[in-house]
Amino acid sequence: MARAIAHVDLDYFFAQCEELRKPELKSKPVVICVFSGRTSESGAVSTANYPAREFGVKSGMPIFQAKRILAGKDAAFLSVDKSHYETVSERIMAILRSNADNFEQVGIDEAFLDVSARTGGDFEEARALAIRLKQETRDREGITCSIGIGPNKLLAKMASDHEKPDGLTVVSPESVLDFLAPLHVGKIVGVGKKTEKILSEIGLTTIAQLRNVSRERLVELFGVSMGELLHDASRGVDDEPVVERQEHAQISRIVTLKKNSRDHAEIFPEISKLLEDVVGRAADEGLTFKTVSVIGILEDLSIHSRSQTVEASFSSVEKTREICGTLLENLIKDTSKGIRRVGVRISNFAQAKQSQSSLSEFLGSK
Ligand code: DCP
Ligand code: CA
Ligand code: CA
Repeated sequence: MARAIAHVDLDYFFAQCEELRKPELKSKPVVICVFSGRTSESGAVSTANYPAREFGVKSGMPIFQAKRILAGKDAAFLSVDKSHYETVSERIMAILRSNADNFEQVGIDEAFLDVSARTGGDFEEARALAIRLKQETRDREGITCSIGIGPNKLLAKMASDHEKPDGLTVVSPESVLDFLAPLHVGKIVGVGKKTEKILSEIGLTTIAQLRNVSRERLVELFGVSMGELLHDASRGVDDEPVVERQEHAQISRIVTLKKNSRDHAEIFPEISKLLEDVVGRAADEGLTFKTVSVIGILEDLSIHSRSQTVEASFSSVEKTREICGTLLENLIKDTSKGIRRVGVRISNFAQAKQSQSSLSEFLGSK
């Protein structure tokens, strides 16, 4: 039986969450910003709604540039509120998960749903399911999304990107080659700017053109993994399964210091705030941990970290603070440049609930 995979991507997600709670924003350009804190203009654009995009505002653009483009346009510049977007995301993911045979969330605003069994591999059934999903997320959470359906994850993802916002694109197994043929090679998932540039230098811009190049030649040009990816993707071949991801492997946070520093007394209060937050997030999920790391990004943008792992997992803020104090000391001692950003990471989790779930497994009640 053919697989039927859906990829759901929420539209201009952070900005849409803000429009939802402040409806007066809806008609204006809205820019969500990650302020780095140095001046009111330093930092980067996280995302923007469509009215702002029409003027050319994009994710990753410096905030001052977006402000310049939108001067006099009655635009709103808001600071990211990640925990709010996570709450909205969790509720939507729960709706999606309950409509899939297998579910894989990738990032805060997208997920793959394997719907092969529940649709019997029928793409018209899958289309009907996608229409219901779009309706349900809009009615219950007020959020629009774009959905792609395809015979594998690659096609599903490329299809969801095909018609945004509020799109639905169904690529049946019979239409795979025709769907791909006119698309730009840069649309292939996993092809970055560098690969795209080399491809265009040898005159390959569409996937149809790419299909004419042999596997051997692509491997010669790009190495085994990228070469085979290009070869297979140009033919719509992908057999990656949809699998639920492991919950957190780590929890971390990072901030930019007001000014570069190597002064423990000056940096430590920032670290202290970060660690309270990450330890709090672990506690919310009933997690204890064994490894604590302090990360420093220096003024030359090099990244350094120091970690400590203890025997028995713990969850105390005090103990984390003590470890971070020492790690920061070591980091300062072992490096010579000013520190620009600092972060705290905890990892190596144990589930505080573990004994419970093995008991329910034992009783067969899972
Ligand atoms: N994001 C970010 N910085 C980036 C890219 C994205 O902070 N460089 C955040 C903000 C986005 C969210 O991740 O809202 C999801 O990223 P998407 O790439 O899916 O972008 P959007 O959802 O904003 O827009 P689209 O409607 O094009 O999917
Ligand atoms: Ca999105
Ligand atoms: Ca996305």
